[in-house]
Amino acid sequence: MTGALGTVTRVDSRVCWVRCDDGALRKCSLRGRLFHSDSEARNPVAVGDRVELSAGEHEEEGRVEAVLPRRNKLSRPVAASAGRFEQVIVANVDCLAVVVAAAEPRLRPGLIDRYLIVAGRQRIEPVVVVNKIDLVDRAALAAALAVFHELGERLVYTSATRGDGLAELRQILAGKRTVFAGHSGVGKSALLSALVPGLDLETRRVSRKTDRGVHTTTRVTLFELEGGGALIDTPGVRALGLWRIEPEEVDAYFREITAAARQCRFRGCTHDHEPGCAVKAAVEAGAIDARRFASFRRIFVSLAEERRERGY
Ligand SMILES: Nc1nc2c(ncn2[C@@H]2O[C@H](COP(=O)(O)OP(=O)(O)O)[C@@H](O)[C@H]2O)c(=O)[nH]1
Ligand SMILES: [Mg+2]
Ligand SMILES: [Zn+2]
Repeated sequence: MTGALGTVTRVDSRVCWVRCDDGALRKCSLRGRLFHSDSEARNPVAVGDRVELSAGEHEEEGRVEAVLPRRNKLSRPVAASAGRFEQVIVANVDCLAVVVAAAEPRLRPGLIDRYLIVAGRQRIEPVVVVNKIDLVDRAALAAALAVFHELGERLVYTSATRGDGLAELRQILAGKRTVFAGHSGVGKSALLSALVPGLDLETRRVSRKTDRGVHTTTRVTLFELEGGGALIDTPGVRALGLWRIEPEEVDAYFREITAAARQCRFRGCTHDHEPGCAVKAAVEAGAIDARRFASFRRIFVSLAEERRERGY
């Protein structure tokens, strides 16, 4: 089977599981050289990677010889590396399900803004999944998210526990490889369990006894769907995504800001202190949502700060 191809479904520190194109699931070691590439990534393979294998001693084993080029990826900076090194969380996905909770934990539209940047930049189709709708009043929730509807984003309202919206979500995800991302506790694992028959992921409540407060989903895992496609569960990844985005790039992913910025007096206007800023004028006139603008500024400033820390 030398030269066999497959897809990584799970990664441990020095081994990974690969679903080979012949259908077999193989536990694979990693060729040593893969750890010494000069890339900024600290992990040579990620879930979703297409890899080339050579045979191992046993039928169900192998060794990853090479990682094929990625069509997209979600990364985060490695903690304590001051933004120097990257950890690739997942590669080669079709769809990014941005999961937020309507409550518990409280709704954070700013997280949606951030993930929409990532999706736009990596050319991944986003879908915003608003879970736990059984806990809130629907009208208030719709008002809080109205801006995303106006922007033309796709939103699905779900309750993993009660079953609302699951049929719609299943339809959207059919045949696609979708990564579920969002804060810990919003219900990503519960949604996956509800969407895939027979899949029983541990959700937080179940594991509290043993987990000593550590989040349940500790590993990125890919689950294949019967009719094609796959769902990928991720742990609550806080800083996911805005890896090496230049602050000046950000307004391109806020489409209402992009549109207004064409009228700014100065090219390269950062919509902060510059006179003749059409974006700030639009915010003051109520044509641009004030929360979205504040979110844009926050992200801009934090990326500029990161770049300064990095030193280039
Ligand atoms: N009320 C309510 N609780 C939910 C819903 N979905 C998940 N939960 C609960 O929220 C907690 C966190 O869920 P979990 O799937 O572990 O979140 P994850 O960290 O995003 O994977 C668990 O106690 C779930 O039972 C929902 O739609 N409604
Ligand atoms: Mg989970
Ligand atoms: Zn401006």
